[in-house]
Amino acid sequence: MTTRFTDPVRFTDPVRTVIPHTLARHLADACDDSVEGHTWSARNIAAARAIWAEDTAGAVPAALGRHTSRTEPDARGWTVLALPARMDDATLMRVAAAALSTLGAPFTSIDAGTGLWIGGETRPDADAASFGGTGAQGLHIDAPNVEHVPDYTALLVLRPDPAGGGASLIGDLRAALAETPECDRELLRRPVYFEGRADRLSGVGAPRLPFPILEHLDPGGRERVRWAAKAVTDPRNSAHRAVLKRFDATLARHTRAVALGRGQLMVCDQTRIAHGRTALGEQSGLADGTRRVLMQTKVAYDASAPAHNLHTAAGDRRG
Ligand SMILES: O=C(O)CCC(=O)C(=O)O
Ligand SMILES: [Fe+2]
Repeated sequence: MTTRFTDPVRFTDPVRTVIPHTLARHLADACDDSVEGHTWSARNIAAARAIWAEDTAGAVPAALGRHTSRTEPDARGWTVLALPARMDDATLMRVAAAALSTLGAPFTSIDAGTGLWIGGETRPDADAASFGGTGAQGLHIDAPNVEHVPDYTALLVLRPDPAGGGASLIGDLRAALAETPECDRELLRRPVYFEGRADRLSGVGAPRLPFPILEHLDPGGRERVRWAAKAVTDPRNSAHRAVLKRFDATLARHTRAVALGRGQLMVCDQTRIAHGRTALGEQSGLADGTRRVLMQTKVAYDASAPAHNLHTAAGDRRG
């Protein structure tokens, strides 16, 4: 991990699309926590979508459609939903899954035996830059090193860092790519890069190590950036460090931070947006049961899902 994100970062305060309490209750009551394999059950997805279809205001599918749908070429690729903070943790996770099913099928790529969601309370003894660690986490997409990169990743805050850190970073991969010269793109397209390991993952196909950082998603069309800041310092990439550092510096110019509160769900389209976090605040003196709690799941794009089939975007148009 580089130290850049311990420097001041540019904060942004996006419009958060609110899921009202009555609607959230309705969604939570219609769904349960059952998964089939690694995917939220088909019954849950259908039950949630039936409720979204009745939701006359339609602000949530509209916000997801406008900001993160693949059918909106200018969509910024990420959004934040605000769920009712007074609901309990299990209910929040269920409502969040119901919201994500407007984009596709929620699934877990890391089978921790905990159902759809992985995560929990920050562990002071974990590797600082890891999931659940206390340090900054460089910009990355989740599972950059597999055949089928998850389409969307979603982070749900159940308890923000009481010490005031742990903001979410958002890096605009397309904006960075637009400033990357063709000679660097050519280097990034070579399938020679390593990052992490890809063991025991589900729903994402075979490991892809090494992999190309930049690849075409459709012939001659959109490109994906399989980005992970840890690749810059990975010794396996020492022959390619210069181009990785250049892209890292470009992406830093297109990075902002968002402070998420309890019940807030950040959704990122992994073909456009990398995410990360700022370091947590001073943790000494914080008792177990009081530290930051973050949960994570993924979504597989489904063209028939409600957010991709809105002809007129209803609801809040400010975001
Ligand atoms: O802690 C966070 O805010 C992000 C964690 C994350 O993105 C990850 O571990 O992949
Ligand atoms: Fe991540």
